[in-house]
Amino acid sequence: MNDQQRSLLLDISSRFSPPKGVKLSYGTSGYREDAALLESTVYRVGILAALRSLKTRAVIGLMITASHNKISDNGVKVADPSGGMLTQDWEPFADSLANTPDSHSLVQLIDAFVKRENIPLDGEQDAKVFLGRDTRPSGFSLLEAAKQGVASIVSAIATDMGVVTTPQLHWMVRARNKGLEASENNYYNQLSSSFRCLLELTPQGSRPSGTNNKLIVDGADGVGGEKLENLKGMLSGLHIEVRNSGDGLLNEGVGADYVQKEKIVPRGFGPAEVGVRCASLDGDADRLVYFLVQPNSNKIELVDGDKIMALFALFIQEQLSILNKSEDGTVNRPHQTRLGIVQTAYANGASTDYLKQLGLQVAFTPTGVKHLHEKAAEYDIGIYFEANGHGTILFSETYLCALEDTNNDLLSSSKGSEKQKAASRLLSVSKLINQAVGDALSGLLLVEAILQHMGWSIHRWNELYHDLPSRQLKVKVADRSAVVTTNAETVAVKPSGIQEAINAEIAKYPQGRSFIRPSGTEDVVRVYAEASTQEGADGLANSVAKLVDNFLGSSSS
Ligand code: G16
Repeated sequence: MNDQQRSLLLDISSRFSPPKGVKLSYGTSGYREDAALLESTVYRVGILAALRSLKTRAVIGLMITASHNKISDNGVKVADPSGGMLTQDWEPFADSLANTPDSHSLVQLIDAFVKRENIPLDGEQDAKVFLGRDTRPSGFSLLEAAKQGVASIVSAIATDMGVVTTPQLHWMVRARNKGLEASENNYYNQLSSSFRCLLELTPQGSRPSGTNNKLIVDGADGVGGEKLENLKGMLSGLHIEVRNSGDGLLNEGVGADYVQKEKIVPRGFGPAEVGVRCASLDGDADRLVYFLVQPNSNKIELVDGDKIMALFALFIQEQLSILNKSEDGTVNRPHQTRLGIVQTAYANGASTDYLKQLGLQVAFTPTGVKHLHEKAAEYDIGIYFEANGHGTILFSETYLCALEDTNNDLLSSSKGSEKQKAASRLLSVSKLINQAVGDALSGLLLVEAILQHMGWSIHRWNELYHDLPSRQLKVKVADRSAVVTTNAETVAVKPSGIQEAINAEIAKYPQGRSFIRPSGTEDVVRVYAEASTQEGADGLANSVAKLVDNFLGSSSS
């Protein structure tokens, strides 16, 4: 680092002091905190994003959002050149950067890291960072901090993409790095045109149509509702009504996290929606769940991320089996294509059994799309979903090239054949689904296209398998980092003795299963339990929550 670079960094960073007594760590989804504590962190993540851009010689994304958290929180995360999450190799540097106490130690830290990583700071190339934010009021001042962070690195350029969904920003980063136009319009065009292609390929008359084309969407009073309003005008064959698109309080009694965890009707929905297909987005529109309002009750029937995954898996498997059918039409070889499924410990046991019955390979990772995405990228086609509705489908570049070639061959030899249509459908899915990260808007259009393809109602879809009753709780403790887990979060290795105590509780319940993990986005320990009855799942979750409390002690706050 030369003198000019050093004095620029010292000068700007001296205006952003980290909050005293707060230790930040780059969690499941970047940094999340009370927004008032985040200015210096966002500033420093701006620096990190610029350095990452220089290192990779590509555009990097910086998104200011706290997704499903309450409105007073905010957060920041980084998108790598592929549009996926920041490489985990850089997370320790992110943590040191966020927690270093003053400007002098900050400069030393950056200097050492730049040397170690061979980051070209000679000014010959520009760093390029796309900035995005959700609708939180604190986003505007945090955006300024991010701009200052980028500006602290000589020859770094920040481009403000405005208020966008998290997946839109990830998509734009990926698009730009592939040499495509990284605009919101291009995003809408790609989604709407691939959706249209899929609808055009819907089998005619061969299947009973139980699909009603009306869908009501809860926008969580976040950015997703507004964006869906823009997108829906470009769609035909689907009637979408958006509720909670920004007039009410963000994530308060609305949104995918609330609907999935509480299983209660979100604000703005009621008896008039009984029997209607409904969906819910989260605050930054990277999660999607479907639901049905129950008659005479405030309860919903949840159709969660696991069921979305089951629908996607079934559809992809069907297309592969058509495409890979041998010439004499007798032998199905669907396993010519490596199709893999990735879940977390939150996946309902019934969903895993169902996927295995389909003959699919199911792998497990810890919570957080950064883990699932990495695993899914090992397959030709990898489908990953968290039960909370965060997930997508990845197609490897090699597989996509082969698929394009196959489709071109079929177009010249047997255009309109079943095989050619199957190839076209898979190509359309690869364009519709956001391959950078889970995206509620693209996921929603794929669900809708598949329901029309199958001729299914939401009821028929929901009947694919029956969830085991489950319950999720959160426990506020003095220090959540005291919980350390292993084995894709299914075993707690710390505090010592807690896993044995949990096992003893599990043994009391038929089909009992339970685990604990520290949240990466809220200051709580999460408890998950499932059992053969709802009473059992509730009882197990409550006893495990008590154990957490006994072993870790309640927080005073
Ligand atoms: C983020 C991640 C998700 C993850 C969730 C877990 O969601 O993107 O992959 O499932 O955190 O949160 P926790 O660690 O608190 O259980 P989001 O939608 O809040 O960005």
